[in-house]
Amino acid sequence: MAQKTLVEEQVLIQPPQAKDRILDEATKRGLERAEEVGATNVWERFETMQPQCGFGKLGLCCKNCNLGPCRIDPFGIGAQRGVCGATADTIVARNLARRTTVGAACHSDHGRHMVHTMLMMAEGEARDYYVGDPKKLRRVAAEYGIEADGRDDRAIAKELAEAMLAEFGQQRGEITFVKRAPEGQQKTWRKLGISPRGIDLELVEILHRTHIGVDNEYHSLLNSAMRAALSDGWGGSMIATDVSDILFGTPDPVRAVINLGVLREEQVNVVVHGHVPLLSEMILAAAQSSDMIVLAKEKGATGINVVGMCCTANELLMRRGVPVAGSFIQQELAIATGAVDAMVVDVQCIMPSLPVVAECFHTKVISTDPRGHFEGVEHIELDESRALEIAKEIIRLGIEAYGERNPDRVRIPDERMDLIAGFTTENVFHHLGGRFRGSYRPLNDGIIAGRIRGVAGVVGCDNPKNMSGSAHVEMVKELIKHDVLVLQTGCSAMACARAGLMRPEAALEYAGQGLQEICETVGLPPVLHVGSCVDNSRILTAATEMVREGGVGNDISELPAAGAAPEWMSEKAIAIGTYFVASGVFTVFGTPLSVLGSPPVTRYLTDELEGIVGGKWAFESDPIKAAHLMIDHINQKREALHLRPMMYTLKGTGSEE
Ligand code: SF4
Ligand code: MSK
Repeated sequence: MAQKTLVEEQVLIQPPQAKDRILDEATKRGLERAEEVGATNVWERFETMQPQCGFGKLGLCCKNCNLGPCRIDPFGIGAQRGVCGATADTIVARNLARRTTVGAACHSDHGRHMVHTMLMMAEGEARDYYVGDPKKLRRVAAEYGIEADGRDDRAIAKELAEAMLAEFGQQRGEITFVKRAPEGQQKTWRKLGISPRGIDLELVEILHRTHIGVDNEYHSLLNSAMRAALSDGWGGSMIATDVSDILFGTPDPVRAVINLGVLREEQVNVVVHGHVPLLSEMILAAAQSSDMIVLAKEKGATGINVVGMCCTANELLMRRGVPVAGSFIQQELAIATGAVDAMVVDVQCIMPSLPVVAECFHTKVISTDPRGHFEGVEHIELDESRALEIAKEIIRLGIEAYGERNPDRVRIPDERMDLIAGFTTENVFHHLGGRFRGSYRPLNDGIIAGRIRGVAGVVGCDNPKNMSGSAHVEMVKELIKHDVLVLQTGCSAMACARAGLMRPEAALEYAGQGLQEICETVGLPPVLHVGSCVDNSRILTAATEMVREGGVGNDISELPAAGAAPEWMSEKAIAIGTYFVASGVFTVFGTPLSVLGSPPVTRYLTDELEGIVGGKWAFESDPIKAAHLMIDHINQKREALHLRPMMYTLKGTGSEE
């Protein structure tokens, strides 16, 4: 039988039973329990949604104006132009540009919120916040040309916050952190006219361009989308990371525990879920206060257990070692344990089904961000001027709900796994270099000597369409087996942590000999957790440090490095992939972007872009094949740099591969 094309696969082949592809035991058990109590869940809804719209998958539907909605026939039989005359190329490129922009807007608005709170803190309005990392404040302020000598932290923070806020509305020039990128990337962006000018400006401009009858040329649309994404990666997200570090402290490696088994039967369980750490940090502080603990004990609990979900979890994990209950795909299952007393949500990746699942139990779902409301959910908004007070109000609701909990309905899966998190651009290679050699030299030397093949960033969401977390695990195991050091963020990091890949022992169990030797010497896992989705900026700056250290490439596109999002689902993942590619990284997505309806757009993204920005896209749903696309790419880069062959052959094969 002739092999199906990617387009035919997308339109004609249905995904295998989503539930059968769950690897993680706690997730399986949680789902069984959800089904037992009749709670709606993402797997059931995914099955119900089949077959999913082929036009949507290929990017060929448009409803940008009221002449439509229009759709283009991918097999060339029906309509080949929308009512306005737009071709498949225009429609596909416009759709991708809009989705990229939404993703970039989420991260950037998150960054803006962080900066705004830093300003309130500096002006004395947000009294529960303070400067957690004065050294980083001064380092970042210097990049903005702000004088720090002889000034107190608040004065510097105020000026820095004002300078950062101004960059959102900036109309000319370039955003400051573009200067962090290697010279090669900066030159490429300027030559192509995609160096980001101001964060909001780039996003608004895409909305303008994608209105009916404005930008109808796919190269122009896709290049502008790269500029919008760069304003996120080297702008909004990078600002979010740095200001979080300034306010709450730059992470250091920390031991913690992950999976649904971190919920405690005898304690008030408060799950903080979403992305922005501003309230969750306060909730953690409130839960540790004696008045709240006394209240919890009065209700018969032994204490208050704050645990994280999605990227809020990553934020608290990185800085405080707070246990992680679950990733995106596990959020409903946490409630289905019957042990969650309060689920506190802010923005992004929060399933609208949560209140429906909560109706089956005593769980109180509480929304807290002015941008994120839910039908039938109590809304207690974060007011930064009395953040701790609000956090206590929320904890009190959790304690009250604990009083309503039915112990007979509690089923907490027993699975939990140890991990180490808390790696950053600043600290990670200090560890690789040992205590007295704080530089990227040892990492680069390890690559040059053929002990480490290269570096990969594996990030993004978990998704029933792919393998509900297991695609991450399979891909990352294959990468480390081939001596590729892996950096992770987001829900991808959680999937691999659940599988035990973030314990130092994982090097011995799964890594190739070269990577294993390095990990053993310095006591690091072969898979490094570098944070939340906005912290993909840490991967960009780590890559830049490798370039700066020398010997492994003159810009990011020359590094033996690759990126992947094996189970991506959110528009933020599209923005991340786009800024990775625009920054010179070969990036593999597990399901194709919705672009296959336009062969020219697909060719531009997966082939031609490499000659323009140095990076390009690939789409591969099999995680092992995807890992080998990355390994092949890394090998090609090694060859181009004339690096030594890898030091060891692959265990048991006698060959390098
Ligand atoms: Fe149809 Fe063109 Fe309107 Fe899109 S913009 S809905 S293709 S008429
Ligand atoms: S939370 S964007 S599901 S990684 Fe950042 Fe996870 Fe993806 Fe949301």
